[in-house]
Amino acid sequence: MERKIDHLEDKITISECLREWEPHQKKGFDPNETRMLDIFECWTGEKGPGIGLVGIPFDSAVLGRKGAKGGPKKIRDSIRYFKAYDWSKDFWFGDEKVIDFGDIILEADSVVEAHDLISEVINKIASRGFKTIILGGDHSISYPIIKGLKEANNPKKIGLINIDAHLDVREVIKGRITSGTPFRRILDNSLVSGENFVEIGIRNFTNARTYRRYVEDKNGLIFTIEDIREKGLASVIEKTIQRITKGTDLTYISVDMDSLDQIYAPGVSAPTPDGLTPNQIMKIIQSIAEKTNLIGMDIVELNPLYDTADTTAINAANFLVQFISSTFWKEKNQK
Ligand SMILES: [Mn+2]
Repeated sequence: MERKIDHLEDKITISECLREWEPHQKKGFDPNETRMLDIFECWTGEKGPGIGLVGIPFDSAVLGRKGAKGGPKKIRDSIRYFKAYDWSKDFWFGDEKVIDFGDIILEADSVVEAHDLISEVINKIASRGFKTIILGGDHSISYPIIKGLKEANNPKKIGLINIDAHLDVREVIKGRITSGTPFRRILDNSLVSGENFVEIGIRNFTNARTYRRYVEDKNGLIFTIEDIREKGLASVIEKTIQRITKGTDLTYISVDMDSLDQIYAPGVSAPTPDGLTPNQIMKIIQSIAEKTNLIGMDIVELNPLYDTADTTAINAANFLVQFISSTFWKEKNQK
């Protein structure tokens, strides 16, 4: 089954809605538990507010090992391991719904054209009032995602966190837009102010001095893996929240799976040792969702071709579940 969004029909096909391809569509055998899978519903024209899920199986701009276009399907597959119950808060959210917009099948001749289509789709979903989880795909998609969100929410300002081993602020050289360029394009096009931009998890020996200086000159805030060890995660989160909420209305998180230590994430485009633990990323997502106006998150650079026992994919799904749980929890508890 294929569905279409508004008048983008000729360019974009939305398909692969989770509940359609999920081989275990029927309810679980145990009526005492609610599986995460059971709270997803295929989009049939609903308006928000709510949480939306969309996949972007696009890896034409990847700098590392190709294969990230297989990310959305593998993350969806891995949702099966989770329940709609947050033990830490004794919070059951099995009566909530997440609207699945499916995967965007792009028919584009160039990266630029593909990015324009991604922006349009994200704009449409956000304009309908959905907070959005985007499954990549290579990291280049964060630029058109932020562009679409900015257009949908103008003139509101967005604070942005990139959880990543790499800065991803490369120069676009000879017109080549890559998975290493998204945040430079976001900052240079003033979609986000450098003051409201934070990078967490940056590694030693994996970045260029020129790009460090670029972020520093833009007044961006960088926390390396060593900074987290020295300062502690709670302090890093506190300083991050100060930055991304300073003069802004909305916040957004980009999660590059290579921010995780290689041991938790063998299946990425650019494997990198000495990284974050899954728990540290969960804590960041939880805090930002609870304490700021978080409108979206992307999970990018999962490359299933190199994954071992779906380790990376299941970690990615765990991040998705944390976003959903914390977002619903905040809605229930903020008033
Ligand atoms: Mn990246």
